[in-house]
Amino acid sequence: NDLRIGVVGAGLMGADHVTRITERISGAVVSAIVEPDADRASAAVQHAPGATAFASIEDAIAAGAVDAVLIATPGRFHEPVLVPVLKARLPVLCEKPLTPDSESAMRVLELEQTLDRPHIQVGFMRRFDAEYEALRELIASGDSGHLMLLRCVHRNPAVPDSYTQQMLINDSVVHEFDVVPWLAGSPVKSVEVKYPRRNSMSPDHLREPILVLMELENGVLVDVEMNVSVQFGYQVGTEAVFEKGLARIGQPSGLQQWRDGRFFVEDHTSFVTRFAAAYDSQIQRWVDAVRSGALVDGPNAWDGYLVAVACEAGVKALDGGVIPVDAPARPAFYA
Ligand code: ISE
Repeated sequence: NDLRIGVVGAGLMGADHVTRITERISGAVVSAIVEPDADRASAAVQHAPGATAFASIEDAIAAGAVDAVLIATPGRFHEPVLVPVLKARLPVLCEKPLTPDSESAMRVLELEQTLDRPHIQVGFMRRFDAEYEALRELIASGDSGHLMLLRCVHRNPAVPDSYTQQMLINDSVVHEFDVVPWLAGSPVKSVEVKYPRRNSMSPDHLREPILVLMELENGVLVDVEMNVSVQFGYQVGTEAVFEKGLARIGQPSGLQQWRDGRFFVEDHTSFVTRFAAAYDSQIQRWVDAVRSGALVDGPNAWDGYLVAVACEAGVKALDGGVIPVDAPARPAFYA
């Protein structure tokens, strides 16, 4: 039997997931859409044959319409959906961030721990990107000696006016706070933010780009260029510096062209295409895990909580100083 997924939020990511599940994921269908905007809701229903629009996740659950839930609303709306979903004991894939702060993330963890095992997977899709997976293996293998530095770039063409200064951390660097410890096998110990000369193309209320410096427990240093007004495209890349070698991921890899006296390579303009294969793999593996009873195959809610703790330090660091990150030990429930 196909897994019947209720998708909550049919904005950019939610709509993309609806199409993905319908066209590319095996063993699952979209059975319910919860989206307050009527136009978005009907567009999403049209892309998912057999799906019904519901006014709330509670209604979809009460109608017995869903076996699992995918949350793709903005982060501040996650907790009010996670609570009824957990109370109904349904598995859930929650887009990043788990919740906007560590206090609300802890409330979610406490509720989840009343169940028999973790039910929440957090949508940190970079862990499903083939290049990130290869880099993680290289680091773990020690073939190039030990890792010393990670030099990360995270560039968006532009952001909407609703994007705030804190979102540089909570909405964007949130990915590095998850993927860097996963790559390097070591948690974040401290974080600092530096401001280069401002980009005059940034929305007036933003001071960016920013340079985020992280020190990991194992001594690896990480710098992240977080830049959301680059205009030309979408780039997420990393250079790893080892004792006897270098590795790079995230280079432009599209069509190469020679024309009009120029050589160029096509690059992405959005995370939707840059990480399309990673999203596919993330959702397929989650569907397989839910159908097999494992429920989670990837970052769980504890990982989401650790990221929330790191983001809080990152937000403080926007005002200056080196801010320590104090992460408690992982409970056995989330081992
Ligand atoms: C967006 O919400 C994402 O999650 C993207 O991966 C990130 O690159 C972007 O900066 C965020 O705004």
